[in-house]
Amino acid sequence: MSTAAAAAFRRDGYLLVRGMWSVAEVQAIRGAVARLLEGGAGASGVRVFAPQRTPPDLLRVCTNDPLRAAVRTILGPRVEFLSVKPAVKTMQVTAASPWHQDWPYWKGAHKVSAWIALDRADAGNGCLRIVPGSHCRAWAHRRQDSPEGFGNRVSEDAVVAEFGAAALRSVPVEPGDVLLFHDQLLHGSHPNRNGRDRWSLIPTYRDASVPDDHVLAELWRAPIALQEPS
Ligand SMILES: O=C(O)CCC(=O)C(=O)O
Repeated sequence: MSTAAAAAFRRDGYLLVRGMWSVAEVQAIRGAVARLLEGGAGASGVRVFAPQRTPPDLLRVCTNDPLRAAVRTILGPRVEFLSVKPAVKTMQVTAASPWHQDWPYWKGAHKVSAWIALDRADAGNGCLRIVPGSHCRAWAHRRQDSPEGFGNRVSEDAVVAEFGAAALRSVPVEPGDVLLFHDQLLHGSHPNRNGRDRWSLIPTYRDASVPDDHVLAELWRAPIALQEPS
């Protein structure tokens, strides 16, 4: 990835990298996620794991190339891995992810997450939706307790009123594609209407040189510094 890619990330708040992993690599990652979710994915389909609770095979995925190189292009040389979330939609977990920014959950220094597609995803099985360029300001979120998670939400009406309906983009992906995104990018997903699995894995990173007054004291108590590539 190039400095042009980093500039595009700064402008748009996201970067879509096609084919970061091969079919075989995706199968291996998906297998590791399946083992991690043996206890179930929960009603929301999203579970968060601190580095200490991330199995070694997935830790390698989150902290090595090609992801390390991609995240370093955006955040610079002093990147830390903070936590990782499998986020799955299935025949059982079908609800749309509501529009939101990640920052209200975290506060502090801005983070970058990488949404790794482990299945083909489109509007039928719950691919992501984003608003390019929406990362430039923090939004007031409505609090809502729900078994489907996502306690911080922005209504679609509010998003459309600000940006216009044409600005809302669906992000169909193939397995192995990765969407890197800023923690203020407005994003959500379509519901899973056809029951076809839509699995993803979402590691989160920060620039360790930026002071970070975040609120996830327990989850992020032992971040992992990404090693310099040899
Ligand atoms: O994968 C999804 O549907 C959305 C996940 C997400 O936005 C999140 O966990 O913050």
